[in-house]
Amino acid sequence: LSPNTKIAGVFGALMNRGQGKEGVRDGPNAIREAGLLTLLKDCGISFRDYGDVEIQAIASDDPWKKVKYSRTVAGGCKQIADKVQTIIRENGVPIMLGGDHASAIGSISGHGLSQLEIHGIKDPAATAPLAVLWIDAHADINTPLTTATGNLHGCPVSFLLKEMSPYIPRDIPGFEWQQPCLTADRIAYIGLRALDPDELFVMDKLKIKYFPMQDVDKLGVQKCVELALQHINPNNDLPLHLSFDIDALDPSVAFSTGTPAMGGLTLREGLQIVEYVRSTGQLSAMDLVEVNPTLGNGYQRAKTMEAACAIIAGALGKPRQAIPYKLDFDLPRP
Ligand code: 5AB
Ligand code: MN
Ligand code: MN
Ligand code: MN
Repeated sequence: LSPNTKIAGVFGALMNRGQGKEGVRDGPNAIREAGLLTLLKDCGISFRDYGDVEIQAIASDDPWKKVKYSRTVAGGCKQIADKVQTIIRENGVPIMLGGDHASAIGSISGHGLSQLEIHGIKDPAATAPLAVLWIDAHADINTPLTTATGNLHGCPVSFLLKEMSPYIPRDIPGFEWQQPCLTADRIAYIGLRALDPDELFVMDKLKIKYFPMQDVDKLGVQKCVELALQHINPNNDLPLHLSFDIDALDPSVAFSTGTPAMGGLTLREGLQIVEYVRSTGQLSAMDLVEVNPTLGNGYQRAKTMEAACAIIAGALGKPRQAIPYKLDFDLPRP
């Protein structure tokens, strides 16, 4: 299937219980209001807006040990997984607007299940033919037993990796439906600069490929993305899931996010990453998460939304120099 026969299936994931700042639920609509769909249209990128996945708040959702709102988050992720599967069945490339990054448990599980379905693999516990590129200041690989904050947006990767399943308690309320779908050699990170020590231990132990900010500085972002993709997708034959946390970008560009970290990617570096991903022809689903329009002043909010729109449009083929002109265009003559 050529990626060009597919259309982007945009949807909002109104997930805000994976961390403490409720306004992240308004992210998807703020990105739409900033003109995402008009931008895609002007670029000739075909899309369909699948609306929002509302997260059902569960009334008595008491913590499991430190972990907060596990039932609400897990239930929301199940709905997100279903949405992603629907979009892929309709030959779409799901573009999830978030919402906090716990939502990626849903989008990546759904993507994995879709790949199993496409390949006629009946065992839902099989490893999905899928590669994941995770762009973030953080590694999001805490476990329910190592998380210091109890926030599930810091844990999605540990839920998704087969190798981590011995460390994930099976009795966290709500997660009964969820199974890991990836192996550690199928995920790579770019942009890291704020890991917890336990996370670094896990990544080194599992030999996960990662390019922290110092590598971006030393090698340049182009080389980082090349090496990352070479590692997770050596034959460029696996569908790619791009999970882009807006906090990977420097707070001077993307301030309106719940856990900003100094010293991040420039917008140009972010665009370089997504344009490279686009050029592989393998982009099969994308998350753009952690956008919180209730944080920052009006200027910071506008910049963050503009950056979010640019990153999504870049991943879907928008060239940087201008929106494309029509083939039948001609200059007006006096
Ligand atoms: B984000 C922290 N490691 O576990 C934790 O924004 C932060 O999705 C997680 O990358 C940040 O709470 C999660 C301290
Ligand atoms: Mn982050
Ligand atoms: Mn994240
Ligand atoms: Mn964050």
